[in-house]
Amino acid sequence: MTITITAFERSPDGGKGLARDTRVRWALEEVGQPYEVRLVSFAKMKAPDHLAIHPFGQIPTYEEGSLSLFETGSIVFHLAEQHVGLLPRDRDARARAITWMFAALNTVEPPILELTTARIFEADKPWSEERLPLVKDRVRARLDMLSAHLGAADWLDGAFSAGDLLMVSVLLRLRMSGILDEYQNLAAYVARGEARPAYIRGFMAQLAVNAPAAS
Ligand code: GTB
Repeated sequence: MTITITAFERSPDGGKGLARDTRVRWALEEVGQPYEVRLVSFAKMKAPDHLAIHPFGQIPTYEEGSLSLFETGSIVFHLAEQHVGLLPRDRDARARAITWMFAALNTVEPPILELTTARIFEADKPWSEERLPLVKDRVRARLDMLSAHLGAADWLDGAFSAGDLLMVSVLLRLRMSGILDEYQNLAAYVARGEARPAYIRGFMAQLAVNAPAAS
């Protein structure tokens, strides 16, 4: 059955892989599923056709036959459940990998999103300079503990899993701030994720949309 995802017609990051379709593309590549992409403009995202599959008018979405999904966590989890490669078979290891998926999205991603908001959307506010260090420290509080947990391991819990896929995707967004480089093992962890052939294929596919090679 054909899988179709949605992505920005023109991503605001110009194809740096920061928009959330990249993590879905990466998961699809990890499990070896071909997919099609429907590109949507900001206006189209808020139109009834798109709202019918994404109630909040965002990307990415996932369609496969009669099934349509939104939320990257749910999409990655669906793929991990349906195909081999993103979740261990062992019951306990599987539950732990799923726990890391939730940790990435519920515990680590929120302060990172807050930092993006503070750096980009609130930079012109009179209180921005005073607030930014507080927001950065909230990110560091999470990274201190994540870094301590990861230690010298390659992945969060044994073999690479959907938990790592989401955690790396979330941490990637910190690169511009310089904070990721304060944590040598986390920077190396992210680089390991980015070096996976499946990540590279997903990244290149979104780049091809946003920064087409000059002909
Ligand atoms: N929780 C949802 C999920 O995980 O699927 C969040 C989805 C989401 O925020 N989608 C964003 C969106 O559709 C795109 S990724 N925004 C449009 C809107 O809400 O109207 C967020 C994003 C956008 C741009 C950059 N960038 O340019 O760097 C990075 C990330």
